[in-house]
Amino acid sequence: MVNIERLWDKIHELALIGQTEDNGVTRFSYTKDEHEANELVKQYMEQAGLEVSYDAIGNLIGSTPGKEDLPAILLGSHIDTVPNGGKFDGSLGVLTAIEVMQSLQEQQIRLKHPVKVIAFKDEEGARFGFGLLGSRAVAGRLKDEDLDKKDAKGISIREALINQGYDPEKIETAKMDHVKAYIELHIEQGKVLENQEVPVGNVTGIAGPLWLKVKLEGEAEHAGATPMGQRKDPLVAASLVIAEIEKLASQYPYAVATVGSLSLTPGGINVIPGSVEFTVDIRDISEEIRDQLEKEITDFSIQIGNEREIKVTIEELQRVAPVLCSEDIQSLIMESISELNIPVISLPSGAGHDAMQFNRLFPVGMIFVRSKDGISHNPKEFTSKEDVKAGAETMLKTLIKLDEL
Ligand code: HGY
Ligand code: MN
Ligand code: MN
Repeated sequence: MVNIERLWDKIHELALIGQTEDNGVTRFSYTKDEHEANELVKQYMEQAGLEVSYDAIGNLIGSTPGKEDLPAILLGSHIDTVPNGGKFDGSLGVLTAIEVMQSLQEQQIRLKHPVKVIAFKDEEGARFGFGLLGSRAVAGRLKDEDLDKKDAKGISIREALINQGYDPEKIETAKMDHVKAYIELHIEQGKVLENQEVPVGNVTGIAGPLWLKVKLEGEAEHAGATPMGQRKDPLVAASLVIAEIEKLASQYPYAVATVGSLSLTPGGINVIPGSVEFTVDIRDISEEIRDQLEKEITDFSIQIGNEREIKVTIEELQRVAPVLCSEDIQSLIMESISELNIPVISLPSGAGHDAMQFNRLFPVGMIFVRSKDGISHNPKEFTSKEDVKAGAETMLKTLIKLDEL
């Protein structure tokens, strides 16, 4: 059994760090707020009897030895957020893993396998436009040139690391070998569990995000003196592309494509924009369909640029392969859910998660917990105490079963 009151209090205590005026949370990586959040989670891990340290990229890791010298079981998620995000995205997974370990300690249950609980650095990529930083490092997939990605103020990941006392030369030491499996609990961020009226579900696979930055350069000119037929207006061109993106994505059953951020210069009320930049987030469980949609979007962008004498450049920010969850771990999760007398629902994840980085390295499994109205990446993100409890009990059962596997 887990202590749901303790877990519920921690969710709300952590959410106070980086709290926004409409009761959301903004916690970008390598900032004061995120460091403060990590230090609070470090205390939680210590209270759960874990030995806690930061690795070379700033992942916070709480470890406990196993009864035998076996590969470790990893549990975790992230505590960084999107701008003005919710209280549960990522944090619920980290805090639930800590609660499970604290409950095992209190019940004097020692597992055969060592367990590491990890709060992964910069899963969202909200600050640098390049996510899954901590899990890439643990997977040994973070390249030195990745650290050159910059935030809106021109600060690179490398500089942010150094400013917080880390040594970028050492990021390879974050790689973890000798791992048995990884299990992540996360809010669903969609409506499937709510529509099926169940609190938890088993995840079958994770859609892989592809992020592009599209830049359109025209000519900044006088809004009053420039006839309509003589303009090179990149904002009008961008609006045609953005409308087409929606049309192209809608032709596939599961694909999604989102323009989440857009900026233009110079931004004067009486000035035809000179340049426009926007991002596109393209996803599908099928890598082939996702990449086909990418091609259609880039071809259309270039065609519009040619027709309107607008220079179009497209930069890839990140490309993560979709991942299938381990059949064995899925079975353990489904068994655990049915032991709680909850109907077993399996579903794919449209959202990306740290688990994706461990694809082809060791088996991964994910437990989803219901999101009220399917809302996430929004201060209104909510999961009930009962559902949090069901998720934690599912994780506890799954971990004990995995330890026996
Ligand atoms: O973008 C995502 O899917 C996740 O929230 N980082
Ligand atoms: Mn998220
Ligand atoms: Mn998340």
